[in-house]
Amino acid sequence: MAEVVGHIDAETMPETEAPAMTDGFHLVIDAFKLNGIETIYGLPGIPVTDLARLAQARGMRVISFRHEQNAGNAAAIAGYLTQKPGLCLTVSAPGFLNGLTALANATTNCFPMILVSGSSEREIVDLQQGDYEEMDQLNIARPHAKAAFRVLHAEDIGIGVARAIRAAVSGRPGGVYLDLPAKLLAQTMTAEAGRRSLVRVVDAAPRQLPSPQSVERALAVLKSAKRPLILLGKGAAYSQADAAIRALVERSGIPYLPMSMAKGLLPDDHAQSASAARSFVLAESDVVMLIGARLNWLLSHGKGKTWGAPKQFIQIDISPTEIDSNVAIAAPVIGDIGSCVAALLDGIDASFPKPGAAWLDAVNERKNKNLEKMAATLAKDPTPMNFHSALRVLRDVVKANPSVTVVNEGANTLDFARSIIDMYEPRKRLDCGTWGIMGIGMGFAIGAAVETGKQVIAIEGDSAFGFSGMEVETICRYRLPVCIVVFNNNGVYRGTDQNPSGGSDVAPTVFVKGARYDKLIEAFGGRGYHASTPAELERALREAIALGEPVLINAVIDEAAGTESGRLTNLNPQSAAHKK
Ligand code: ADP
Ligand code: TZD
Repeated sequence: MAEVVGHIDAETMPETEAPAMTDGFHLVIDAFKLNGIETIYGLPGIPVTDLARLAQARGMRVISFRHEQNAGNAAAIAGYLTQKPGLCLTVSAPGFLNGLTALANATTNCFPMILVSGSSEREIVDLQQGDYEEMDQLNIARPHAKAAFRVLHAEDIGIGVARAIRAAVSGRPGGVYLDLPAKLLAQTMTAEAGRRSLVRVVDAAPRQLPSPQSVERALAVLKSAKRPLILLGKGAAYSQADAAIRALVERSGIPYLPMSMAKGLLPDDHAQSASAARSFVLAESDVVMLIGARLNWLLSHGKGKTWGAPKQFIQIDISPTEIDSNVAIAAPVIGDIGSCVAALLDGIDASFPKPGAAWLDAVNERKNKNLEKMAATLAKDPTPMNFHSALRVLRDVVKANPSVTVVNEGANTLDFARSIIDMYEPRKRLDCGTWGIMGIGMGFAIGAAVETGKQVIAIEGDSAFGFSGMEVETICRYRLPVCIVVFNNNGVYRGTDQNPSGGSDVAPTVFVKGARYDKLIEAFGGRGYHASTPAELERALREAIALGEPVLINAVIDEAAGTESGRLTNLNPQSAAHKK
């Protein structure tokens, strides 16, 4: 049997010997590497252990996790940060299912990723004869992915990987599932035929130019505005059209509002930021230009009390079917954000009407009033420390270290951090996104640390942290510059609920009181801090950043602070009978 190797140049092949061979394992790795994908986030086991091993041997970075969901979240955020699909590798059935939540979350958030899972024997799976880890993975993945493919023959691996890459990043990005049966990985073919079967994807995410008419229409609507507003979503952050977006905002003079993950696209202390007057501008504006943001629940579906009087929307998006999804859109501009914003900029010269002083003054007045109110709240130093006094410290630390990536999840921890911590650089705030999902914390932190090579601070509710907490071992294993701050208030939302039955179990939202999360990281050689005052928290954070190593700060927060569901109280149905 000929030795199985990676691709070998035909010239170097001795003529008399059997041709050099390659196999499915090598071809999968070669196909990804050929397309510039150099990192695998995954968890090994049958049938992909050798795939991970070989990937590392061939120079890929292989980051091995403790649970596939976290590997998937790391891959998804890597995709968001780099515009290249993040790769997640799992075993069959249960490993695949563990990764599937991350794939679905990536699709929901428009993050490009590829979930590659090994799968069991098709003949046995399809007859339901009870194979090891039997599952019809392709069909299960399909509704949760932008696309799903299975490769059955080694000679099709190149095409399968090319299709997966293209599907993940072109148009509206999303999660793609790639099913690799165990048998495929062991299939052999000549190295030369294998090399020829690989595909280098050309122009994976082609620019999509908006039609000139759509641009004209949008400019006309914008010109007619008395109280215009620009709303930036994470699609705008993803598009990496940072300079053009900033130019559009500044040249037009229009107040803008960043959605959570678009914070920092322009620095949050920019004079035109209307973040501190959010409710006011949403209700009072008459023309709103959405750039890479959907009118979903996060924006009250574009209607109702939040939005006040009827208004006209301009929407820039790459997906034509997003338009009119919730309310009528007066001026859709379909294309990639870079091209759309450039086309709009061409139509905004010095003669373009600036928003009137009455509108800008009203926005600024509201903004300053709210900022003063917030400053007064943040200046307080209650004992025990509460969300605000702890977040004041984090706000200052991020201001002093603007290139830090902030990962954020929880309920109150999320809502307060979003509004208190200013961001100064694009794509530095990563959070629960479109689903409001808990569990992205450590996966996103690891993905961001690996991709940026820079400091990450993960600001975590104690409940939120628990979903991915075991990955502190992963963070320690790879010595990543991640500082986790657990906002420890003894429970989900708060730690004060009582068991209404009077029984000995604690209430469903309550955890072990006074838990020492800092001890968790020490078990793996990381550094733990216990902080119960803003001064202690500040010292710990500064040391963590100077160290650039794995750190967990257990930040003790008043267990009575915060509200149930954070700011989503309106979405939280309560039993009428339960209310006293
Ligand atoms: P947010 O939650 O920040 O409001 P959403 O995730 O709801 O943002 O919206 C992102 C939107 O951006 C999606 O509708 C998506 O189709 C769009 N999008 C993503 N990338 C691009 C791009 N490069 N060009 C244009 N639109 C994009
Ligand atoms: N499960 C998943 C996967 N996502 C969710 N969003 C929830 C459960 C429900 N949930 C929230 O929406 S927030 C939250 C849960 C469990 C945790 C809130 O508690 P916390 O944060 O300790 O993380 P605060 O700051 O103490 O409120």
